Amino acid sequence: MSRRLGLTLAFALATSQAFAHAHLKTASPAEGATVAAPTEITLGFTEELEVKLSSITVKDARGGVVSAAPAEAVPGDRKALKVRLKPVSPGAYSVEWAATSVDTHRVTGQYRFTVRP
Ligand SMILES: [Cu+2]
Repeated sequence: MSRRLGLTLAFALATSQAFAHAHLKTASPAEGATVAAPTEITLGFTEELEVKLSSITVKDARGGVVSAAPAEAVPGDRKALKVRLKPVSPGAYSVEWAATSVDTHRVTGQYRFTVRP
């Protein structure tokens, strides 16, 4: 194989992998859900993640941060991310996430859930 053809194939492979971005697949609590006060948030994505380059921030209705620590890996699941929460009271919460997949592409999103009285 010529060096030029090899480079072309390498580029084609890199380009096809570039479409494997991490999209949100599952969330606990789920988007729009009304739940008893959770102690952590777990998000599942479509691709394996670079945990150190990914984040979850949870805020109350006044914008106060209730996530208690940086997002961390879920043992045994490289496509999931979780974050522990401070004690939360009833009300509306937003989850803002940034997921960097192993191909280094970053996808962000947010959703809301409600803690019932
Ligand atoms: Cu990608």
